[in-house]
Amino acid sequence: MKKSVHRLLVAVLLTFVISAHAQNAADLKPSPQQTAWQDLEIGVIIHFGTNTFLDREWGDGTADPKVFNPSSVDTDQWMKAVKAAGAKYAVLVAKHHDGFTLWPSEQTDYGVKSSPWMNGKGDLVRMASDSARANGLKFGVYLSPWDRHEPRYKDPKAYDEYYLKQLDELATGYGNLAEFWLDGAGSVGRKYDFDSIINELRTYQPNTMVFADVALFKYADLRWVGTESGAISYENWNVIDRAGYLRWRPIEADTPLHKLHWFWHPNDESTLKSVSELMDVYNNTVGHGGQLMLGIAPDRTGRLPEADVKRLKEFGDAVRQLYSHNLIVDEHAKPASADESAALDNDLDTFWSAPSGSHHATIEVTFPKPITFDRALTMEWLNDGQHVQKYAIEVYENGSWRSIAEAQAIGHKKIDIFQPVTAQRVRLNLLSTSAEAHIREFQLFSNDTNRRLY
Ligand code: FUL
Repeated sequence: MKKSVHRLLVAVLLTFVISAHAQNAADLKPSPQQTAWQDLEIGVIIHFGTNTFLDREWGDGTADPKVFNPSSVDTDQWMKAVKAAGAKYAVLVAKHHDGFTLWPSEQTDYGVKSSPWMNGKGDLVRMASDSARANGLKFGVYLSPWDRHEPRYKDPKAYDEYYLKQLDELATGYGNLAEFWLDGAGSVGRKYDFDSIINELRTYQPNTMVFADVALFKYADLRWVGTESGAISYENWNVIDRAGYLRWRPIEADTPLHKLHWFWHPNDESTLKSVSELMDVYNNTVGHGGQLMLGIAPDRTGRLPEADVKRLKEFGDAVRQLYSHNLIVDEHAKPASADESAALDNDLDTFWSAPSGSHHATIEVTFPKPITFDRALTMEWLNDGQHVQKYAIEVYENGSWRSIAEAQAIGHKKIDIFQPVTAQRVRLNLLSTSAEAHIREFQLFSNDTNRRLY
């Protein structure tokens, strides 16, 4: 074979191999479990254990199990407060870094079964999961890989087996788990066999969303935002290349209700976040297309402090009040075309699609009279992928359109906040989309001074 023909053949073959493996971000789609999880928007993570009784954040694994002795555990009170906050699910820290198990694990004595609480017969995972479901919430667990108590931790193989057996107990004994939280803290440089561990978890719990940093597990369903500040910096794309391959990896932002404290501490009222701080957290997490995971912590009685319960409700009320009065619906705006109304109806089960194959489109509304608003909420229907790559919110003024907000990504939900503006015609201008856009909702709201809500 001539050299040039040979080269040509090799080049053709290489192109074929490369294109067969090339991943294109715009083509990647979420799993149905991921879109269902993204719809939950807010979850809570609950920290309770020996640390609660010792005024600590990180136990070193030497605490006597006898210190765990709450007087009146009330998981129903926790879950009612969680619901009032607008959260849709609760993740219980079943074992934190100190290794103390909140369920009677057969793999260790270091846990509730060696505590005086309920004479060692209690099971907090059972109580919390039952109460969560009784209150209409989904349930998930956190099982710390880093274990500062378990002697087998020094032997990676033996510890992986130990961890797997504990996970089996949680995965088979407590119903469907909405999320499994894999915390990387304390594990830098340590290799666990999460390929096998998660493989087994998926056998029993195929729909559980695994939250993990890539250093721990490459194939996680959800990714960590990278800080505990309660904000997702923009632009937030769902498809991210980590560890050399692209995957739909929606983001989760965990932040505690009390500044810097995941566990309860005495005299800690001053760290409780204000409603306005929590609203900023909401706007910068859920409003940036991600999941908010708010940390809450029962006190030594086993109940959430009343001030926390009150704050959770105030937060839930503030979100509901601010984002329930959609001016497009309530002020009877008219869409430019009838099919656009599917994105203008407050109904998350309907969506509007731009013409097939298009890369640009608008959704436009006209109000009977000028209205004043200071924020827009836009949602993409993501089942077919994240398509919007540049958009603007525009108002019609003196014969032309003026942009009042401009960004790249929309994703699950995008809240744009701007100076109050008064206009009669408003549009969502999808300036560039990788494929035809699908918009679930385009909504307008006002938090103006007359009815300032927080
Ligand atoms: C971190 C842990 O070290 C904290 O104690 C807490 O559990 C938080 C949710 O994750 O990595």
